[in-house]
Amino acid sequence: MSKALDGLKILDFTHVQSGPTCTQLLAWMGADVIKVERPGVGDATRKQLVDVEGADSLYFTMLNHNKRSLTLNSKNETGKKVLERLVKECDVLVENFAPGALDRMGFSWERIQELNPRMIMASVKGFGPGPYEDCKVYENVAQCAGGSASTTGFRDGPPLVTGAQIGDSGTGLHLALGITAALLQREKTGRGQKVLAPMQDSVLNLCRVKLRDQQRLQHGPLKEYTQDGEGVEFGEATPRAGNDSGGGQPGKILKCKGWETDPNAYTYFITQAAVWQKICDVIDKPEWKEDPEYATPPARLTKLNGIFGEIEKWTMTKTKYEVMDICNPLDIPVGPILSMKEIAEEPSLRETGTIVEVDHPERGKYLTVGCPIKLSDSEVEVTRSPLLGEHTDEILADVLGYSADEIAEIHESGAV
Ligand code: CAO
Repeated sequence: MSKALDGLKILDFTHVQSGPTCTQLLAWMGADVIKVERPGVGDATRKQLVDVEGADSLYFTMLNHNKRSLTLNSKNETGKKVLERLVKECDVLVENFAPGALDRMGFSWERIQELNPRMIMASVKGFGPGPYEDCKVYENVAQCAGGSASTTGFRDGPPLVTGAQIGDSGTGLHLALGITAALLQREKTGRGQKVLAPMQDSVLNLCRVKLRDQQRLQHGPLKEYTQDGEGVEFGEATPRAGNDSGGGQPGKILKCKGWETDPNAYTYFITQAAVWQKICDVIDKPEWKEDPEYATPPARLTKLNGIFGEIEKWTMTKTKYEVMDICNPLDIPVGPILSMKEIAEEPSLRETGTIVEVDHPERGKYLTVGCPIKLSDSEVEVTRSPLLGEHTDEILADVLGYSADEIAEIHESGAV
């Protein structure tokens, strides 16, 4: 079967998490991703969070599937010449160096355009143009600067970062979309372009509803936040709302059977208006169906804590899976809090290729997250991440057309 991005060559100058997430997705969709790494060193994550001595870490392997690795010193004269040829050959250059690093290597946007006017140059940076554009940024800095941390956590606690890597992987996703759009535009214009996905902007995009609430605050209290029903006044900014949904359908995390010993024996329960009557029956509160104090969504808003308290009395008598089994057929939206252990063992995720077992020559078998986007005409086969420089000679010969003698000279120069 052909793949959506067959024939596309990506010059992958990414490292750590944000950029590699993007190029891994493009590789899964069929692009030939050539990961350029410093000779003898490679992506720093290869040797971070090491669990199997001598093997590439899971941090690296889980972000670099389906790529080829080329070692190249881009600051060495021969290395620069090789890189120039790669720029001419490839369709997209993806990078997430610290600001200015590519310019310092001698590969400014102007120079890249000179070498290949069709080149799409895609970058992740911590911040867009402005006072912080020169800053180095990691995941949690982006979560804080993008509005996520200030709106995550409980009202009486400090700001919280979330385990979902919205700064790194979230930005990688944004960049991948920018690249595919630029490729489509190139079909019409024949020209490449720069694509920039700043981490602050990407996090903010994912926190869009919290900026919505910031503006709603100017017109009165946020009635969907339980603090309103508790009589706690709002400050100037969108508050942390714990596990409140804060949206049009109130929801909360509730204890389930076994919560005393199992940290994940909880469910998310949504009191969707359309199924309120069924909820009343399930929790044995039929009198709430007609009671004007409870019968309408606006009437319920001021009593959310009490309502969820009653629902929790019921969920505590059931496991999180029983809650799901009872509520789903009634169209009541609920979701078990699944641990990573449970997710790793979930058969349906294995069947769809979202959890995949991969074999690696240094570390043996390990689990990874496969491609979360499913294209019906472009199947994904997850292959292991490359060893450092595993494909150097292959790429020099097949992609750049160097002869065996020329490859030997490149090795002698110390460029690879
Ligand atoms: N050959 C020669 N030199 C190379 C090279 C190669 N193949 N690959 C990288 N280098 C050099 C770079 O040119 C740079 O040199 P200069 O400092 O002289 O310009 C140097 O290696 C270090 O690059 P860096 O500054 O990007 O790396 P760092 O570890 O110091 O910083 C990070 C890491 C992530 C903070 C920074 O890259 C960054 O802010 N990136 C943008 C935001 C981002 O993506 N953050 C997410 C990180 S987690 O996904």
